[in-house]
Amino acid sequence: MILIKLGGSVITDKKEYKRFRKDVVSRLCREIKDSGKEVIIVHGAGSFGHVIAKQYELQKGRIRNDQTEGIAKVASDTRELNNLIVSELTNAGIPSVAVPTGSCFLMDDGKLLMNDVEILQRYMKIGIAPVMMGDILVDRKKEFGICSGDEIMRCLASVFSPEKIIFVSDVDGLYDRDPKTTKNAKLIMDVNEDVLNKIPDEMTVADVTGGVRSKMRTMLSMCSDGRECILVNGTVDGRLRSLLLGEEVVCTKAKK
Ligand code: IP8
Repeated sequence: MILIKLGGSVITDKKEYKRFRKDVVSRLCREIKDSGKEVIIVHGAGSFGHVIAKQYELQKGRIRNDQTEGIAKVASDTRELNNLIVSELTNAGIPSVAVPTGSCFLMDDGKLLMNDVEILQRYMKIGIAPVMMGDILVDRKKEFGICSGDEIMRCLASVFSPEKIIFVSDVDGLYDRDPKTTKNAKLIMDVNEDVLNKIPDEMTVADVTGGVRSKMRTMLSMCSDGRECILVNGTVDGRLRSLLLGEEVVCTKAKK
């Protein structure tokens, strides 16, 4: 089984509230289908989650009264995105079902706790790809919190031991400097702790859950037993398909 995260930057236009990138998502779903691999899909929230979450500071847990309406808005918007993704997967010929993140996880003081993954296992047994997403969750101490899709990936990787873990984004991989603002930024093909520590601090992001560097940290924590954890650009036609088929592509591989 291959664990795939479709990042918010590739499935939505992050600059515009609730702008779904239908063409890109539908192509990526076809590429997954073409590979013939068994997958679990996790997706990010992009502009369906981060804009409102930031506005109401939901990542901080309960700090003011009007946050309750923010929770409802984010929950509704992310479910809308979730439905769009499941539709595209189904249209591509991948039978899939949305599994609400809150049915398997809850939070405790910002830490993600895995409740029960039996639902996921049972769907996979009958040939259905479960689809989860970064979401707003209840938190035992902070009342609520934002759970990133990356954290879900980390938890699922520890339970399911996937053969490969893939993060699909809108960049070719990790750069030594921000490629969006620096001309001569160099792509780093292989990343370990030492390499990561030399990269300048968090690059500018509009996310409440961090950017490429924190993603790489999560990725590194997931590559035990020689497992590959890869960041790949999903805006380039065919790259995800090639990667799934085991071909060499432009990407960044996290290695312990
Ligand atoms: O896009 C964040 O998930 P991510 C979830 O995977 C929300 O970081 C609701 C902002």
